[in-house]
Amino acid sequence: MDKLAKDKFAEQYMENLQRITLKRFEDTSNKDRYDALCATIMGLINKDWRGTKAKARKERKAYYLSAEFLIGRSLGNNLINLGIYEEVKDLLSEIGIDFESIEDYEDDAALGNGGLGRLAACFMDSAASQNLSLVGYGVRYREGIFKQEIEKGFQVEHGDSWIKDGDGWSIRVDSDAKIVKFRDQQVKAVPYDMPVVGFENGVVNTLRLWQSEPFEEFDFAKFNNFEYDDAVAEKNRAEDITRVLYPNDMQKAGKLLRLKQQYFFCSASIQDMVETYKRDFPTDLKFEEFARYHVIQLNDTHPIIAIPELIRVLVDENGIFFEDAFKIASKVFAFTNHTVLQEALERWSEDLMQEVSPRCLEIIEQIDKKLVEELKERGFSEAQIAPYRIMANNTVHMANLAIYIGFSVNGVAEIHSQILKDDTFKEWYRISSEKFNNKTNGITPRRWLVYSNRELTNFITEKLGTDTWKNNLDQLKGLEKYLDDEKVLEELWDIKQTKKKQLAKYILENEGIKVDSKSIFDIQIKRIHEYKRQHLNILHIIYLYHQLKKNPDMDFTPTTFIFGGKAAPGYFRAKGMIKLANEVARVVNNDPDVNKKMKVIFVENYRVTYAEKLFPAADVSEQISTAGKEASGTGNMKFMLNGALTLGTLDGANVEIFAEAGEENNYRFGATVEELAEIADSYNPFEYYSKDENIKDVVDSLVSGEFKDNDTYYFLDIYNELIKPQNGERGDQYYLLKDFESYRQTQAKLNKEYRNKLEWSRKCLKNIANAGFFSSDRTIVNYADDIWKID
Ligand code: CJB
Repeated sequence: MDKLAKDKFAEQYMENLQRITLKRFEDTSNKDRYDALCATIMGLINKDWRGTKAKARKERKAYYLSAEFLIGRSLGNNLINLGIYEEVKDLLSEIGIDFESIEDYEDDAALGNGGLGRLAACFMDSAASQNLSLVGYGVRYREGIFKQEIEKGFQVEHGDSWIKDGDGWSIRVDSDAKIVKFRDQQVKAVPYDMPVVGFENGVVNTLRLWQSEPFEEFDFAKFNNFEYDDAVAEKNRAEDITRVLYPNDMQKAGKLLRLKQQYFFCSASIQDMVETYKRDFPTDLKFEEFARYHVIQLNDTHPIIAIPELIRVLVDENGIFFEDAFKIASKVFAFTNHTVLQEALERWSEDLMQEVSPRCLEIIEQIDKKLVEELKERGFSEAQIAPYRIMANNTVHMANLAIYIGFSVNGVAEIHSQILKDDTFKEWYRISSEKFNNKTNGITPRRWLVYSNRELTNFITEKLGTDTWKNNLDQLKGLEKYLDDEKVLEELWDIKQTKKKQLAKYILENEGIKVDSKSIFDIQIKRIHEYKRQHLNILHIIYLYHQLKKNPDMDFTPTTFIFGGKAAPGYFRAKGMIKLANEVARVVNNDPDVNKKMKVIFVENYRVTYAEKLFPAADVSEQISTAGKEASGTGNMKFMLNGALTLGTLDGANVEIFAEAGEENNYRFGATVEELAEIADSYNPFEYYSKDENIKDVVDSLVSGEFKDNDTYYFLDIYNELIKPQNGERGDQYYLLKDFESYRQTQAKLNKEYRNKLEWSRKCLKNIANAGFFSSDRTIVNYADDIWKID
């Protein structure tokens, strides 16, 4: 910002502050000051926002339909992308306002569960930064993912009404409201538009989130008749639809309300596209051309109901023949799969579908019939057709619907896309191989480096002699010339120490635990899930604890093990894993024999804002899922970009991280997908348990009384799963015991190697220098070029 722009910003800011509060400056609160800053930034970007919209009006656009956008906070990120972060901070400080203290007034927009939702947010940032016309469509949940409290080591969930004090980053657009019709209910879908600011390029794209509202706030007739509850019943029923995000990550909710949410935002979005199309092309309107201007990316199975909805709108409301509508749909939709876990592939019962939208169910039946006819014509038998069926056993198989109609099906990392072809969707691959492709995930370097790690950002800019790397992340490669420069490696080491000290301070303030910032920071932060194997990490910590107890002088580099993550409220075993982590933490941290050498921390309420402090401070990135189970992972990329080394299996994007940065610069362990496939039928965890003393010792400690679960049977449940057959399935579904020894050895190796400061730092630099591939700028351009065909 030049002087003039700076003065104007200051003037606008003071004006807004007074307009909003009617107070003298001295009397304004930090919240007032935060609100005024939002308003000033919204004012500043308004012209670019309108400009971007106007320019894209008659262009082919891509639409990202997603039930989740895990945005986090917007203030800092918007300032970074506008290129005025430092100036605004200085300017505020000149008038006596501390930026950090007002920043904390913003609640995270936590409208997502984890990776899938955060990916959607990164994609929005990258599309705007790459000047791509991408519109996001989603749900404006009044309550985001629950707030997690840890009480006596247990997860307790609380509501997260993130907009109760207002929402400075949205514009309500009443004029674009839509009517969404369910079988037994009609509601108003009101759009709230959030700006998506591109990185220093004058582009502002739109994320449109729909909120469900009643037509009438209040039924006067009922009120006058003393029926007070009934008077607001309809209102509540309408508002219920977007009241809360389902906190089930990778689990079918299977609930009517969830399907209603999905239909709600898909119907509103489809109507919006069709109406806008009719408005923008009034004279030469031909619906065959609809596909020329629209491509819709379906973010997992959640928005697939948009397919029958588009056909419904075209056929019922615009007089198009079903066959033609079908053809249009098959050019418009593309589908991304994010997991191979069967429990996440949504299948809806016909009854529920009937209750939500009988007409969509009818259309789905028609599509299924067409599919069956086509396959019969190709000579398929009934049995051969079965795996393709969209409707079978009174259920609708959403993924099959998307693969049949969609023109593109992609996985999110090389290995994952291969598994889709070989296994999950192998039948489809046999007949529609041309649809299958891979788009390895990415992360936005603006939020995950420029914003959250100012120190490393400055270091990189200085070493590269330019800051053009911020939206050209491949340029990081240029850092390789410093791989043998001891001074530079030391500088990098010192930056990590600074970030670790900052985190240590934050942990002390927030968790009340003092950690040694010189110890290794070994971090596992992600949703709690068996396949992610937080319990493998915990079992290993128990092993180390026992070793140190036996031999306090053991050769061991002090380590702080940090966990963070939420468990789905109904996921018993995941909640047990949280209790176990906290219980081990309690025992270890209070044991004076070991607590100078190791600490265990479970950070409360892990979320985007906490993540921004954790990634920059990590030495070791725990990516220890069972091979073949983590589709990609994106936390792994955030760690890598911030100079942490990956301790991981050959799974998801770890495979590509190892390939880019070199396996020798990271710590790979564990069985591969192929190895696990080979032993799948013969694997007997009990053998590992009985033959390996270390394993026996740590597994037994789950039930020996050493760690207490307050009679919840949480630990017995984990113990049983590991060594006993359950419901006809063998124990240890996720091969913890199989991988334990390999994990233990690899941990021991890294623990030793950490002491060689220069060598460690060299590996960190090597990882940073090769993180360019994992920018979501690269990913989004891949989508734009290969799938969307937009410029
Ligand atoms: N993923 O977060 C979710 N939720 C789901 O329901 C299914 C998958 C995750 O998506 C990420 C983005 O693609 C992946 O990196 C991650 O491996 C996957 O679990």
